[in-house]
Amino acid sequence: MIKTVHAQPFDYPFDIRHTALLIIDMQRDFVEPGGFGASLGNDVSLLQAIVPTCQRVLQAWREMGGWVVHTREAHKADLSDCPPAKLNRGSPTLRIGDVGPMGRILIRGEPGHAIIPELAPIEGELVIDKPGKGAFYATPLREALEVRQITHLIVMGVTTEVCVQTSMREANDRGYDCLLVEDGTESYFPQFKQATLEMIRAQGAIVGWTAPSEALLQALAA
Ligand code: C5J
Repeated sequence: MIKTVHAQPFDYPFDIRHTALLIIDMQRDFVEPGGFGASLGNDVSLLQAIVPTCQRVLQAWREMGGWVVHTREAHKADLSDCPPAKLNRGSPTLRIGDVGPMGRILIRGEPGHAIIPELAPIEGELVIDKPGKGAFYATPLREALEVRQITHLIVMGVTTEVCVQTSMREANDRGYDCLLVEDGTESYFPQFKQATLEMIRAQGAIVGWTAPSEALLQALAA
């Protein structure tokens, strides 16, 4: 059945059977103190504010029988998938692979790698581990979407201008129609979030659509 979200820059119709809810990197390393985000000097409380909204959308999506894909950004324990350019950049308090309060920073299997409990995946949902910012780079995501005949992605998660926007651009180039939930995404830099929302929907949805969670929930309930 086709549902329509009143979105910007124009309505976004989707068929839930061919749409995945894609939740980007809602993991402890970005959202909780002591992780990768905090090691870069960021205020993680900004990101925590969207958790209740993400929970509401996730619950409604699951109740409709919709499929969910979660991503996590992290590296192998031996860092063989972490290019030196990423490892050595900047002057963080802790580098990728260093031991912090939630285990080794941005390493698969460490406590900081886990998706926050409020949004924890359940049986049947896909979890994609990605070494980069984009959800398609060096991951099996494309194949998994093709097997399920997914054509549309409804996106939430963090951070808006980094992993969320990169993933949406990758998806857009691969032919997916993407909608970003405006209050289901956040940045450590509020002005970057705002700019990203505008960039995505500019020029006739050049990257995709944006809409508040309420508009999506109304569409699901209609
Ligand atoms: C960042 C992400 N910001 N998940 N990762 O490094 O956006």
